[in-house]
Amino acid sequence: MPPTRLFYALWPAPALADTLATWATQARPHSQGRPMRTETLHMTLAFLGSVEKEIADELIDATPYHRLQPGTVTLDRYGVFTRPGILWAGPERTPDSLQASHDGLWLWLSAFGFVPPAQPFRPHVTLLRNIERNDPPADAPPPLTWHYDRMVLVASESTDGGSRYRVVARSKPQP
Ligand code: 2AM
Repeated sequence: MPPTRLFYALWPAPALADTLATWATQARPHSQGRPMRTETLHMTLAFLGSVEKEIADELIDATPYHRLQPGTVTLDRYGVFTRPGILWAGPERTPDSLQASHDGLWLWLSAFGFVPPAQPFRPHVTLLRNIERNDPPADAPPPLTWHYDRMVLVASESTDGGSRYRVVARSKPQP
């Protein structure tokens, strides 16, 4: 089995994903680019890259037992990462609880040999890829409140039609 490309993410409930898709639609005349499919919208907490099958299996088994610290994040702005050329939705300021969820996850992942990234956590939901402008639209839609209590482990598979995401494990929500 080849290594699997894995990442941990918060996955929005369908209603929230639908609203996020309208953010993409609203930004498109300004930014151009290719919208993410609604069912693929997510916020990455930890990108692991290619993982050997043995470790991937360990993560799949262990993920239900990682208690993600629950919290709330308010998406209230558009932003741009110019190098990959994406437009995203994200919080103006990273909530302490979300930062703690991220840090706690990476601490847990260190037991599997993963090393946290050197760059600071920039929480975002990618809405458009291959954008044609370096500035985000000036005005975002009304803020979106996202309550989360679990994370998912996702395998990213390359297909002829682009990346396909497959949820391979879920943490258990806090009681
Ligand atoms: P992006 O949306 O900002 O591109 C699957 O590719 C997920 O992992 C996406 O959310 C993607 O973020 C993220 N991702 C891909 N490569 C990454 C990297 N080198 N560092 C951090 N996140 C990455």
